[in-house]
Amino acid sequence: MKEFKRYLVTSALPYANGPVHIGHLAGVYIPSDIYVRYLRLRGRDVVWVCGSDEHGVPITIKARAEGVTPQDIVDKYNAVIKESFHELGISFDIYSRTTSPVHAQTASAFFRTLYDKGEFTEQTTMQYFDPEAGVFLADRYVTGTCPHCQNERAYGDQCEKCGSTLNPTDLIQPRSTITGGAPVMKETTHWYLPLDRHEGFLRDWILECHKEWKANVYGQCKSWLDLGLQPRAVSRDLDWGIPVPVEGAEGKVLYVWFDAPIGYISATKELTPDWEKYWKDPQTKLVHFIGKDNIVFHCIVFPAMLRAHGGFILPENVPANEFLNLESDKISTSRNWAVWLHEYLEDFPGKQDVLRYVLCANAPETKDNDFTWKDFQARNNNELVAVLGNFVNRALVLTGKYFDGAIPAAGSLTDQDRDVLAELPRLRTSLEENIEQYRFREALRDAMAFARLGNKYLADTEPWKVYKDDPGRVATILNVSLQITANLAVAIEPFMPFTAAKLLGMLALDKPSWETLGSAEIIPAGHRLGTPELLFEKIEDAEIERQLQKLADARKSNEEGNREAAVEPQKGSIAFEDFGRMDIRVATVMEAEKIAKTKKLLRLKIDTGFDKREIVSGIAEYYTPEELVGRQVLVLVNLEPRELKGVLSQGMILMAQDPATGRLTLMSPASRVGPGAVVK
Ligand code: B3M
Ligand code: ZN
Repeated sequence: MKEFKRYLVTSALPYANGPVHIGHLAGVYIPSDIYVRYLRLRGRDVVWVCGSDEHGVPITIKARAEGVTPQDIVDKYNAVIKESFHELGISFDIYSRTTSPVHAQTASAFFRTLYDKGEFTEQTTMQYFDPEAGVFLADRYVTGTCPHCQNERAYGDQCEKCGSTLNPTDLIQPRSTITGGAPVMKETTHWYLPLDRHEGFLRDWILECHKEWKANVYGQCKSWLDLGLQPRAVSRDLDWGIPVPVEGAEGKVLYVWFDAPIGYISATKELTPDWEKYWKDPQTKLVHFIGKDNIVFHCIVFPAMLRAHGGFILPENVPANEFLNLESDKISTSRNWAVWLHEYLEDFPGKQDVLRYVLCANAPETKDNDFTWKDFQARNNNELVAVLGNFVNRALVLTGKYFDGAIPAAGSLTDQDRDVLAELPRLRTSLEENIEQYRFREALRDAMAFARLGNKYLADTEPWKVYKDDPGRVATILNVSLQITANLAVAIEPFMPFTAAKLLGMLALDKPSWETLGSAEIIPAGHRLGTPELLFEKIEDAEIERQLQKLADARKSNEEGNREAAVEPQKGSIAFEDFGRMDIRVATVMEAEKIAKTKKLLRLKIDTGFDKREIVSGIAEYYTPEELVGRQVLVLVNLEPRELKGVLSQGMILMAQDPATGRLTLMSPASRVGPGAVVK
């Protein structure tokens, strides 16, 4: 195995468009925190970087929806995320942001280097453009019907219902999410990273040299490579992001997935002037912690970027996890089906380690897994309270009772004692191997095995029964038990740092070095212990019910939301004559103006082909007067005239109302016809 001098660990940069939930934690941040805490304990030279991913279209969409700026959105969520990570004990060396000046400079220079080296190609393609808003529409800004499952709210990049990856042009009846109008095709030029040029290298590097990668990661890479790599656009037409540093590229920014991974480099630069040795020296081990949806970017695209640039090391491993479900249902931000970290911290104060424990014990390391509140409660009550807490408590309380809180010297050891103590170094080895191989669930099981071992030892030796006849034997039993407790305090630190600190306080020990792990002599005889406290408390049914109720409420309000979007049922049938009595015509809008002191009303002058007349229409929220003039619309012309705001409205303009948004859109003939054309 290759020896490394130092480590550079990165964790996926969370999008700053919402808070962090348990899926993110189980997939990325808890495993990486365990890994890094372990490396630090072992005295390795390690740097761990993370930060908010603050560019990209979803942030601009959210800003638009909330009527604020993208900067407001990222400022808000960056603060929420950073604070909640900190409270959970996630110990990044730096938590930066991709809106930082250092990042803008770094990403810009990176792009420029590739550009100057001829590592990009340029392509001019047709892309959807919203003529009303005057902007090109990023994939996420186009919605329409999915060609595969007919979901009417698929996005231009993906259908969230059937999961298929889409191009905006695949959508049936595309609509702009900005104005609701139909987009048009318009030419635009972008820079592309020709991944096909790197395919041979990537095949060799991943498929031949990194067979040790996790099966899910290796498998996903292999299927991408087997499909053949295509050039990928690295710029976008957008007004939020890092400007493309090329002459004549106004209005274009770096694609968020181009700048985000460079954020790892920027964050390291911000952390230390010594950043280059972490990124450029082949004796650095670079490890990316991510979720499975980010595999292609970290295993294929970013390595291709780094290689095209030159001078950078490539990741040694990318231990991506699968997904965590919640109560058997996919976690979803938009459906509010999640346990949010900041809410957990409020609802369960002081119980950070319970969440850390449960999410690690149940981490989706090799397959998708399920988080349930019942399992959370059971693991707390049956494992943390009944095993870990109980063992520590008995060892400390008995020492207080029989030896006045000073650790007794051990007498001669029995075979039973020796067997138990022989387990300690064995557990250490197993724990270390598991962490180094990114098997954190197994590693946690090893750490807990110290407590199980101690618990069983006390149950087998029953010092409370022996004391009367043989206090000397009890001295030995408690010495052994307290050595196990000290081992436990060291072993659980990467997983449950708050509990480890509390336990060390109870033992009145300074943090022992990792190298003492496995030893039967961590605490010297005569050492005076601190005061025992309970490490964990039982979680009652009522607390779990509250959380389940919260989820049930989320589900209900979500279903109600969906019902609002439901399509109106068909009305009762009518006779053909009834339909024939309606005189619907194509008319042309000649003039349009807002009606003063109203929000919704426009006064339109239309040409019906046989007369000119005025109509009051409630569309001012969706169309400006200028947009309407010259447009052909459908009008019910024989509707009884009605006075509205002092104007005699003679007829009604026909419009369709979107069932999801309530937005009104005009009806026009598919091709231009003479005014007065009858609709039948
Ligand atoms: N922001 C995507 C995600 O949260 C993303 C990761 C960037 S890592 C460079 O899934
Ligand atoms: Zn679909």
